Amino acid sequence: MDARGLVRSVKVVGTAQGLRSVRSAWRRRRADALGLPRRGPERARVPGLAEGADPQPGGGEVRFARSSLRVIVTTGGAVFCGWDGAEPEPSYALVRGCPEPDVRAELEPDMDGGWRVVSERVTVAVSRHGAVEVRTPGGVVLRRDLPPRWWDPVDAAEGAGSRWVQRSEVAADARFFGLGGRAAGPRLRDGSYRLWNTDPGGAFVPGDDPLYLTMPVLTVVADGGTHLVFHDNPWDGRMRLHEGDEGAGSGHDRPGSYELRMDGGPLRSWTVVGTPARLLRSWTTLTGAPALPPRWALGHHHARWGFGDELEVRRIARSYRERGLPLSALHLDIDHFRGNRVFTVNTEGFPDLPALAEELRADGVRLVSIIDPAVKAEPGNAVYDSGSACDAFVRDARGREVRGVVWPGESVFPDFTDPQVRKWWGGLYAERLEQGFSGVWHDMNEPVSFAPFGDPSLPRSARHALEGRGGDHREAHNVYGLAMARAGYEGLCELRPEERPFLFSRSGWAGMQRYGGTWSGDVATGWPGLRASLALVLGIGLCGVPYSGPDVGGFTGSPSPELYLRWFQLGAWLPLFRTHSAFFAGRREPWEFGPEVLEHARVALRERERLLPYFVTLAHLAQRTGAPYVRPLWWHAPQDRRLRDCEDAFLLGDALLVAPVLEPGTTRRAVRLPPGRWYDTATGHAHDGPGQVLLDAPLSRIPVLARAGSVLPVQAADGGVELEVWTPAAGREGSGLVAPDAGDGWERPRIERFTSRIEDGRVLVERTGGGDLRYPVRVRGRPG
Ligand code: MIG
Repeated sequence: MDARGLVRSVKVVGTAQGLRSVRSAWRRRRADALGLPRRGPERARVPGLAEGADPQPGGGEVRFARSSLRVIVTTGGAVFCGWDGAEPEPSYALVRGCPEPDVRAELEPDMDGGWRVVSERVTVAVSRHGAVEVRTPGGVVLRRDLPPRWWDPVDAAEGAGSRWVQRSEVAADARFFGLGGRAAGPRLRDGSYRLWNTDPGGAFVPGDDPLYLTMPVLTVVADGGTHLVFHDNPWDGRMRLHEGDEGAGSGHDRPGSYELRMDGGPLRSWTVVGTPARLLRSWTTLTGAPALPPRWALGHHHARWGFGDELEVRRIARSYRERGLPLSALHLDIDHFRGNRVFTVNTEGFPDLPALAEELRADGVRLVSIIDPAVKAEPGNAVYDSGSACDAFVRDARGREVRGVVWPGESVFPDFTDPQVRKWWGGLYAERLEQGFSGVWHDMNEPVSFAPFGDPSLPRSARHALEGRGGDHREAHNVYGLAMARAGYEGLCELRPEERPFLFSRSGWAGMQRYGGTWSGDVATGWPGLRASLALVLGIGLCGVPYSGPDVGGFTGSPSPELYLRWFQLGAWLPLFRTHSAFFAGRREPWEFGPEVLEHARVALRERERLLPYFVTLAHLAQRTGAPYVRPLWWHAPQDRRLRDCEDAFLLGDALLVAPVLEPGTTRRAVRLPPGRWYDTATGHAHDGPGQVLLDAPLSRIPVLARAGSVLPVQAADGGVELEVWTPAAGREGSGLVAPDAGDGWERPRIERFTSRIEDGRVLVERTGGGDLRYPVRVRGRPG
């Protein structure tokens, strides 16, 4: 037994709860001993030699001695590879099934007994041993998947399924990004990354892996080209990454490589090739457009586990207002529930929640509610009763409800992989809307069941509907949060059709952006946690989830005023800007850290408010193109190796470069610049990239640079929108997009485009397509 785990669960959860969780962990172990197919003797297998092929539109099937490989190239240029009969569907990630195959491409014989598919954007070559190469039309090899190896159960009747491993090679200079939310990123260095959504317990630091939100989605950036690969398999697995080595000029390059080892599930992948912007666009086509948050969700949020009662909530809202600090939303954590039961209210602390919500709303502050999936197993608890009546809860292999332990005590878990259960659960959000909440915050959906030893989740043998196919938790675990997000999102759409839902979720999987965003989870307070916050947002953005942010100030303990301020200054430039902390942690209100911090935090809050029209625009662009708001510096220049390795700055849209302070005692910092001219927004000085500059980073601000020529919408002093135009370099044209705010409904505004250039020594701004500018213009930056 893991003593640290026991101490943890007893300490945090309380003794009675701790003992309950010990019992539940033993139950889980026993359930799996009885309910999981035993792994008997296994036989190793490789594909063997190619024996023939059946061309089909977009590719076809190559037959090997002991397997087969299906290749499909879609009209968008995405490549599907499925072994052993795996097809694109069923899949929890794909939004509309398999896209159209590109009928112009088909398998044709290649040299040496292999086969290939040649298409406009990509060539796929299959060797006679079953290695698969993805090449650019110019012939550059972007990746090579070596023939896979399976371990099949000798006695097929036991139904254990096959485990498999596949090694892939990439360029020697390649860098890896993604795999969901990884504290160690954004550049994923050599190591083993597990694919199993996990609550690390307590709080995490950069070395902890895996975390709440894993995804088998990897972006590979190399001189020869950039590609994204998605191994569409939700089972438990591990990815072992090895960056390559260029042999220091010796001519002996070692390619970069990774090995993917899965405990079961289909061996299939999607690969997309192109510029970073194209990768995300293709990813959106495959797995769905990111949900558009309502405008208010782009403002500042404040949360805390343990506000306790409505007096405290009012006090905080009033304090923000009295100090002139913008505030968009307050989040109520599990302590506002009755005994931590989801969809209930502790009426002692919150006697009239709808009235409180209305009062706050009148001051422009929305309420957001936490929602946990676990339901207290207690007859008389309305949610338990209604769920039991429709058989909503996960059962074990013997047909009994699986009981775990979470905040409310002994609990059961809705099976969100059942469409009927999603419908029932979505209906429960009516209660939240009646209480006056404007949005929801999904927590504990890895899912968590407290355990002092072993995996703090459901038994792997637990049964799930899996959309009617039937299966167990080994397959359902990683998509549990995704399916819960779907239930909540669809419920809210139905209950309040005139408004877009606001939802963000701790766990999830490929495709979760369709329903909402995510956040860092319980990041440990400390400078390493600050760094991890940025890594998570960048990494998850490259996996298609553009809206996220950390717990500003960290989840645990009490940050020093300096650390708090630096976190706040970073958070102000991230999509979800939320202060939050644990029950047992210190305060996170900006006025709690002395007058100097308050003044600097006020500047950050005001700047965030001024930039809201730009954030609204980035949200619309993310929905239409998949491009995350927050992008790595190499976004427009993936061939620049120094940008690839830069982990301490980011682009916010096309116009801004943000260089947060991630180390204590900083007053100046080096900032790496992508190509082009950049203005320090504080001084107006121009700097020409590519290169590195040293910029002032006093406590009062972090360096932010604007790209010459960019046009961005900001809030004017009168509350309207104006265009901020950064002087273009002589002879160059700049541009910018504006998505006019169309309210919180479903109206799709027309995106407007503006260009800038210098004419007769003056900055000229024009609307593309002609006509009136319709916005006042403010020119900034000194002409170089
Ligand atoms: O086990 O609801 O990540 O944001 O405050 C802790 C209490 C449960 C974890 C979330 C955190 C939230 C806390 N929750």
